[in-house]
Amino acid sequence: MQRRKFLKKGSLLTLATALGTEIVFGKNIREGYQLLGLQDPDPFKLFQKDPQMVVLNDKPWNMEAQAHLLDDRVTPNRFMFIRNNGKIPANIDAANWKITFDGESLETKKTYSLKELKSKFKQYTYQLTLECGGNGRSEFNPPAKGNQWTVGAVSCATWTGVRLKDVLEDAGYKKDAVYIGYHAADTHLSGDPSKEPISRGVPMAKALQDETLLAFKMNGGDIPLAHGYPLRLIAGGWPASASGKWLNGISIRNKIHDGTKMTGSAYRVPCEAVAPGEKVKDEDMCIIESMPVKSLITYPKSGAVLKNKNSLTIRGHAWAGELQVKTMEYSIDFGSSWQTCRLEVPKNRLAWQHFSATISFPKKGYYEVWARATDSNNLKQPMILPGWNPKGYLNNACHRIAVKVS
Ligand SMILES: Nc1nc2c(c(=O)[nH]1)N[C@H]1C(S)=C(S)[C@@H](COP(=O)(O)O)O[C@H]1N2
Ligand SMILES: [Mo]
Repeated sequence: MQRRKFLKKGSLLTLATALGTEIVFGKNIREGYQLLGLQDPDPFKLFQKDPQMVVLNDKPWNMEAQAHLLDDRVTPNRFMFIRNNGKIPANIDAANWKITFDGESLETKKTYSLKELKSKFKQYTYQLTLECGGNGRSEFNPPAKGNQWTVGAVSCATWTGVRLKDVLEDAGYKKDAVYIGYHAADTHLSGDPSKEPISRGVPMAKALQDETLLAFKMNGGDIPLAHGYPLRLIAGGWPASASGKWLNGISIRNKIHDGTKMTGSAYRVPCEAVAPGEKVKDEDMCIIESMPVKSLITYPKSGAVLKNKNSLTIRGHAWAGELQVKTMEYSIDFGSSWQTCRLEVPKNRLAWQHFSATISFPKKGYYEVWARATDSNNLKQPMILPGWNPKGYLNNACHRIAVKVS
């Protein structure tokens, strides 16, 4: 009979950190045991989120921000949306974390410890926009199944790690490589260990970009548990589903990666526009790559009331996937005329850009402020819901807020 193993020191330390105190009889805990204190039903406490965050689902945990919560230039953990497809891994042993590279386009499998990644490769820090492909889904009609995100499934934190390209080169991939696919430690909701909750990836060209990271830090500290501790793939500007959390494997593929949620209709949109409600065959659906141009007014909160003044400085962020945002405009007359906002350059490629504008309202009354970004290819955000698609992806319609001048 095989004796059950006790928890490793590294896992114990991680659990103690998550609990905020020492586990006094920790040496008696067996591997796989789930501590009651970490099954906190209060997700705000558990994930250290602001109470104004909105829970969309608890199995798995999905939580979004509201526009006004995203006002920071660099998104702090407490305002960062959570999108999980499975169960967050239990008992993470960061001290012994490993990542294995395999796949058809690799001569021999290669494993690196997290320690090795940190010591062997140069480290880089970038601020990177991560937006869920389904952000804005709640507006689709006919409705699309899935988390009913409004506007808050986007973040732009600072990520530190090593370049995936440096590690890929070290691992020595073959010339026929076309795609990478990630593997992770989270578990399928069914409990079936042979099923991966999600295993997506990106073409080699994206994998080899300078900003594509194997990240082990977020905003200067450990990556929070819900966001992929202790190692995460980050591919900014693409649907955030390409950025695998709790990363423990990369397959270098000689074909488009065919992991969970890469095939069928997942994270795909009709290659050609379709009428709302139309059925689309899987083979007519194309993989989402760069995310479309979009913006968010983060100050003031919609419903603001100006008392004894008629001037207001609005601010927010705009982003455009792989592209840059070229101009940012606002309208207070329901889109009949547009004024230019001040727009900053991004901190680095694939980071969102801050905008602001000081608006003078002509008289007392009700207004809406509409914001519209234009990308470097001159594509503008649509005023209303863009191309309907069966799974409700890529809603980049203009953000609007209500303002009363009294
Ligand atoms: N291992 C793993 N990685 C994952 C997911 C997941 O469920 N498991 N969800 C993906 C999806 S769909 C999104 S939108 C982002 C969400 O990242 P966040 O929770 O850090 O905001 O993580 C992606 N990476
Ligand atoms: Mo997502």
